[in-house]
Amino acid sequence: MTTTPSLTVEAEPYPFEFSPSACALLMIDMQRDFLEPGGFGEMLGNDVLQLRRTIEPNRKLLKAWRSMGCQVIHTREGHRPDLADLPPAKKVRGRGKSCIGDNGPMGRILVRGEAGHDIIPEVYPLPGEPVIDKPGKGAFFATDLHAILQNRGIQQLIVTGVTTEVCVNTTVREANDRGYNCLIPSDCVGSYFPAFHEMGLQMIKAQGGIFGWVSHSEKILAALG
Ligand code: C5J
Repeated sequence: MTTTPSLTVEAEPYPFEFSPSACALLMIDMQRDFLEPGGFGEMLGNDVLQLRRTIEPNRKLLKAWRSMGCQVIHTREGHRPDLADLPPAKKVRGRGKSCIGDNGPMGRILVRGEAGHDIIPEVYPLPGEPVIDKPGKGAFFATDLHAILQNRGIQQLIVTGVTTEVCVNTTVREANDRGYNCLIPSDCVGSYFPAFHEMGLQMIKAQGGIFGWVSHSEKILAALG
């Protein structure tokens, strides 16, 4: 791809400037088990509608981003079927009746290859779009994401997906420490807990954008033209 000129998106704490050819759309964990009724998230008592409101804005942004030929990368949280990469501390955390690796409503919970682990159809990866399988909350931990971004000349990220305060926030912080500038469209990220969503965004844009910038998908679409 040839280098594209810089675009400006209205954002907080100040406008975000990016070059589409050096910017990737990083879609975090839009997985059936987190977003779909009848999945693991709902089984835990969470209101999946809090996450499902992100589907349509993500779908629209993804469509526009793809139509410009820009880079899209997806992530999925999950573990090897033999659970060899699952820290015992993560397995037992929460003292729930069911835990990672057990049979859940959509197959084994957060296990790669199971139905619930897969990405929802509305934003399903196209052939050629890297899918990063991550064992942790952050997308850089124990993955090849940084190498892929470096090899493709990516310096900026538009980070979307779920959940705002867990995997999105962790990934944005990891990205920030590795030198990436991150823009988070508030309508394209979601949490089961509205207060955590709000604070998760506040924490990113506080102190002059200590971890990144916050905007809205409509503003990104407007900048793309
Ligand atoms: C993500 C989680 N994707 N909340 N996972 O945020 O456990």
